[in-house]
Amino acid sequence: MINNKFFGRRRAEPPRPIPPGQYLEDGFPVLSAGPTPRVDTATWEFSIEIGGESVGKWSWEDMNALPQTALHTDIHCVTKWSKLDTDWRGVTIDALLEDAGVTAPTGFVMATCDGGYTTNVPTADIVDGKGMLVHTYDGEPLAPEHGGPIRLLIPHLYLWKSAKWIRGLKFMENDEPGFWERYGYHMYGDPWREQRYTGD
Ligand SMILES: Nc1nc2c(c(=O)[nH]1)N[C@H]1C(S)=C(S)[C@@H](COP(=O)(O)O)O[C@H]1N2
Ligand SMILES: [Mo]
Repeated sequence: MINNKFFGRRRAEPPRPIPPGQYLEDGFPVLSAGPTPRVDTATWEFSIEIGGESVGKWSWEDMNALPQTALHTDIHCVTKWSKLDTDWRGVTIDALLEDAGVTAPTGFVMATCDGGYTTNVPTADIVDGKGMLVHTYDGEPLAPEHGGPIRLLIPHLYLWKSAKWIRGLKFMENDEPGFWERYGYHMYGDPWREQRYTGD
């Protein structure tokens, strides 16, 4: 007998290669380590620190007055779903650094968030258009559960690096683990090399 339930559940064929071990997801799952924080854009502030010193602060109005960039990309979650053709809008890290009048330092950066989540990436992975703060998803304001009003987006790394409810970037000389990295997630997290956990 043919088990139709089994065949009905077969994963869709991707129209182009997706990273190893991933499957296609049509929806947009929510993955948060804690409750969704309430973020008030009237008092919200974004800050950049380099080596412990503040080099720039932006209000919500300041952020929206910066050059805005659209991005069409695929995203990949370590829990094995990939979502193709997502559309975002926001401010590149390059635009923020330029507005602050600083050049990107060498080394690493820690993203900090409302709620206390953190995640680390090499500076090279958020400059040259590779990382941005996004406030718009699919033409609509980013939903609170997905990190609204604004989150980091680094689409070439697993999605845990894309900090939701982001409040700041701390540039540092040496790499340090963020929230999930301390629990054994990979320090870099390249989905194409399946860098899910420490040692991958
Ligand atoms: N501030 C914050 N950012 C976060 C998280 C979180 O718990 N808090 N979870 C991360 C993880 S593990 C994933 S997979 C993605 C999920 O994003 P989504 O909920 O929009 O799918 O957000 C990342 N950014
Ligand atoms: Mo995740």
